[in-house]
Amino acid sequence: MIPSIKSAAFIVTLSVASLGAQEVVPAERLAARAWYQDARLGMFIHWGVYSQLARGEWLMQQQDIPIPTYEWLASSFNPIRFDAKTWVAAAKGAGMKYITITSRHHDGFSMFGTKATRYNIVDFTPFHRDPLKELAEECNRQGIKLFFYYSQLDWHHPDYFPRGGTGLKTGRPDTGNWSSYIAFMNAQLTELLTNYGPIGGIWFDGMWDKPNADWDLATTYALIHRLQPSALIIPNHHKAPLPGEDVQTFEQDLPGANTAGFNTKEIGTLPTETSLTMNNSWGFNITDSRWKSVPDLVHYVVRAAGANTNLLLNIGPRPDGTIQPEALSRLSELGAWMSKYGTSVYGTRGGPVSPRDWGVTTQRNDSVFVHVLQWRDTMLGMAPLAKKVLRATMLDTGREIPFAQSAAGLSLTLPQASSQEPDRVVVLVVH
Ligand code: FHN
Repeated sequence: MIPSIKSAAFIVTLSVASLGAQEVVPAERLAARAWYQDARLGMFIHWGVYSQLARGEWLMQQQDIPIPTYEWLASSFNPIRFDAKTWVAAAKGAGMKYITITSRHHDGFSMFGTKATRYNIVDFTPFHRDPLKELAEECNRQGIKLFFYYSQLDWHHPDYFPRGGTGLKTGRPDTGNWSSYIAFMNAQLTELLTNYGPIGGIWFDGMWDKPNADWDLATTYALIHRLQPSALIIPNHHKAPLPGEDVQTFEQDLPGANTAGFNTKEIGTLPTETSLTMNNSWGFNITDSRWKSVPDLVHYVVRAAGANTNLLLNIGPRPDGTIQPEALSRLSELGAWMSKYGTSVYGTRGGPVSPRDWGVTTQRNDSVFVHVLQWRDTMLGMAPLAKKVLRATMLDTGREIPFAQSAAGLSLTLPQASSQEPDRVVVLVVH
């Protein structure tokens, strides 16, 4: 039965990938997408056995570490100083509305209690605790949504076969049953979406290791949407969106850019997100001191919002469960900025003027926020706005500023730029 347009429960959207195929998206998921877009800023957490190696999350592949050796490393993982309260408070203090944490990365080690394999933090380590359970409870307490990163790529599992582009020298026999591997993943996803309360969604990664394999996504996506109808599916497959997906994510780049080298230029109609390292590493890397400055981080948040995109800012906690002071200080300073200027980011959408070198605009109802990021002068000429500007004030002081609007554009007389202020935010009331 074709759903009637009038029935509120179903909204028809056209997914780019399957042109002509109409995807019916339930209202709960659309509401969850709207929540997600309003949230604008989240914390990405790469944490696992690899944190002990303090060289990022790819060392098993980069150094061809054989499985028995890596399993020994896993058996000694004991993050006794892990405290979910501290982590969630750090995210909240930074103005972040959700957390996306690695439940399983490419090394195949599960950072949660799972029945699908003994190779997990509860059964395989002296820690014997489930950090995802503790985080889920704490996120619930502090009103932060929790998402799970889940790697489809696995350098450890015997049934991840035929192999893909990586994990070829870990010592696995050239045998394996692919459909058992798919069943293994679906069993774990069932646990993640059953045992941890309401989950914001699943952030997939690693499909690019076997881009032409049959990942049977339709089954996996249907499973997720059945278990938690408002859980979002966010796939980092570097392709245009596929049916069943809810967010298109880009790595280290805003949508449309491709400095990372693997981001698609095909931008669909889904909400978008950019994941970003705070230094140059996802997993804890003791030698990586290329930390972004707080003004740079503010610019990333604001330029993402101006591009109608969320920012997922990463931390790589240390193997004992603590967070590096360089990350903590940036999170709290970013939080100070968000508590003062957050209204010009949260609950906004990009535009009406598209991103420019001098800055971006964001909008919500009859407010337009002009974010002047790179402009030394006091006079700023902008493209014309469709709506009439009634008033222009500085967000930080509330001070009125002169403006002139014509069909040719809008000019603003700004206060002097200060090196202390990464973003001069002008609030326009429009009608
Ligand atoms: O290989 C992963 C990498 O370790 C990290 O998880 C990033 C995060 O977006 N994604 C993959 C690289 O594309």
